Amino acid sequence: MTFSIGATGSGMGPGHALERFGSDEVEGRAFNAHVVVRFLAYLRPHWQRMAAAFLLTIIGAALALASPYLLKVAIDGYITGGDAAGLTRIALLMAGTFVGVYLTSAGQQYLLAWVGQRVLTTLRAHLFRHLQILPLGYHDTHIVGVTISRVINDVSVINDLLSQGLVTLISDTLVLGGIIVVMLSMSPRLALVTFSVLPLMLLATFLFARQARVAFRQTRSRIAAVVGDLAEDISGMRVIQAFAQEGATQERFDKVNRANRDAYIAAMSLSFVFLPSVEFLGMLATGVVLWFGGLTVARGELTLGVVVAFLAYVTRFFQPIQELSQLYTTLQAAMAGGERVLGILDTAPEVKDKPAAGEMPPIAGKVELRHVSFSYRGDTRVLHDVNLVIEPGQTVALVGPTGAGKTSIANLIARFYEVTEGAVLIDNVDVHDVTQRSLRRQMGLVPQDPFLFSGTVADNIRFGRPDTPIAEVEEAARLANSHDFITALPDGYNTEILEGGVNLSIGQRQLICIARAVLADPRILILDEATSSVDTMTEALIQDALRRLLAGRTAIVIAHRLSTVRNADAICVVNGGRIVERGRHEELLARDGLYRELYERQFVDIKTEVNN
Ligand code: M5T
Ligand code: MG
Repeated sequence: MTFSIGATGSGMGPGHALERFGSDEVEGRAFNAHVVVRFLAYLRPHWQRMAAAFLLTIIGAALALASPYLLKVAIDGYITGGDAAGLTRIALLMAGTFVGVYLTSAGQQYLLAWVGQRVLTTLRAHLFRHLQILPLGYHDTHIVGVTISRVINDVSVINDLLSQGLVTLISDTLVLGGIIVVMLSMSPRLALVTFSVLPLMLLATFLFARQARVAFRQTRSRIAAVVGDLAEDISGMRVIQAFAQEGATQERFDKVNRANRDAYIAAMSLSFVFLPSVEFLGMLATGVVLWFGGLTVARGELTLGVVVAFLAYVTRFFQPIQELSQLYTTLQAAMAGGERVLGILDTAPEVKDKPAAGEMPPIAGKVELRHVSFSYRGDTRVLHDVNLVIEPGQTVALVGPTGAGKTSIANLIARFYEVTEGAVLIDNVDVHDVTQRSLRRQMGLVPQDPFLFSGTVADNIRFGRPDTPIAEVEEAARLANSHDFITALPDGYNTEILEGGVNLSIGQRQLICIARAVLADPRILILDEATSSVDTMTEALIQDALRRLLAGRTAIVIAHRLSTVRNADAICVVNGGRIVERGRHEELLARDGLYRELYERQFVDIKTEVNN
């Protein structure tokens, strides 16, 4: 039941927006006990408060049942008899029950909100924790906005059901049962006549429930589509504006937005047709009681008080029925949402530590790929039988045309994905046999797309070790040659980085990422150079920083700069998922193969710059 675009295609353009973001299954079971049991567990820690809420509910229900009965006592016992003192007592008692209803309802609402918000927070925390251990492969195939909608919207309908829903169910069932019993005991005949509208009620409820299931499931997937589209468009706004595609994007958003509106209106109209019909049946029943009861009173077979009490009970009788049917719609939304949320929670972290996985001992730095083959989503292979041995302290450069598989090799060494065949070994230990944490703590990564979090520059540098004192942060920045440009920023190390680092240049972002890696002081460093060209000054700064950073570490550098390549102990030329050439710069140049070709085409401009 997880939502995946894998199966639904990925066409762009307005026509496909719904399929891309919202093509969820709308059929599903009306009641899935498994879903309910799983989420009920979230109420367990709050059972005392829930029990208190239930108690208040029961008291409230009993008080609500009492007032029509008091009406009957007042009329038959005191009004007709002219007993003023008795009437005062009853009136006070009645006022008392109203105060009681008020207090129990306030207390109950407070407790439910208290529990509900905690359940919501816990559930979101669990989801987030799980999202953090899900492999990158999961995030590659799931649209961010749709996942957000799961964490925000679906979780909240589940909570509606758990906290409000359960209590409504209990209290309404109690009130209904209570009214039936009281009516039957006061006048079985009048009670049975009143209940004659019930078959109509059952029919209406049945018709409604059948439609509601699909309608309320639709609302779940449509809102996910809106958030999904919105999130993608906002992050792609630069491209949208650059290509003047605001119109087409607007059209696409309008489409999901309208689909969401229509789904809600469809679901709501069901309620709008159904709820008044319940009300109508209630009035019908009132008429029946008035007419039949009135005749019975005229014949002297029933007291006036009983009829008045009946009239009061009848109006109360249909309210719980309305609420219960609304609860049914909540149930439908929660079932749909619950299945999706469980879909995330039950997605196994693909890159899972073995139960017996030990800690990676302090790494000396040997890296080995043994007959490694790999595909991202079980489809086309992107790496074929890659073999590579890097001795501790060596720097190996990976070069090759775009899409050759260089980043993929780096991804496997950092164990972001599991190899499809073969093995990755660090210090002759299969990375499979140790925990990811113990491994990654000793590895550093400077990604191809330098990612900065919102927060200060200093916080971004100390990301891997948040409690690092500022002096060490500055020291790392100096080593990474970032200190000078950082101090030139408006607030120096305290400069706030805007989302995605847009207030810094790509070169500056990469310098900060290098400082981050310096601070982490890893034994193995993976550096995926940003392809974007930086000016020669920054280029020199980065090179200088790298020289210091790479010293004494094992380094895998995906290189686009000549100087990095030249200084490497070995160069591997990757092409079509294979290592096709390896050797030192001069050897490879002499060989007149792909490296030479790449060198002449790709590096020749830089070479002239370096030589000048
Ligand atoms: C190699 C595919 C991509 C390409 C092949 C990173 C990544 C790659 N791929 C995925 O399907 N998912 C991913 O997350 O794998 O790609 P690469 O390893 O990124 O190539 P590269 O690093 O050599 O290229 P570049 O452009 O960075 O120099 O077919 O579709
Ligand atoms: Mg790459």
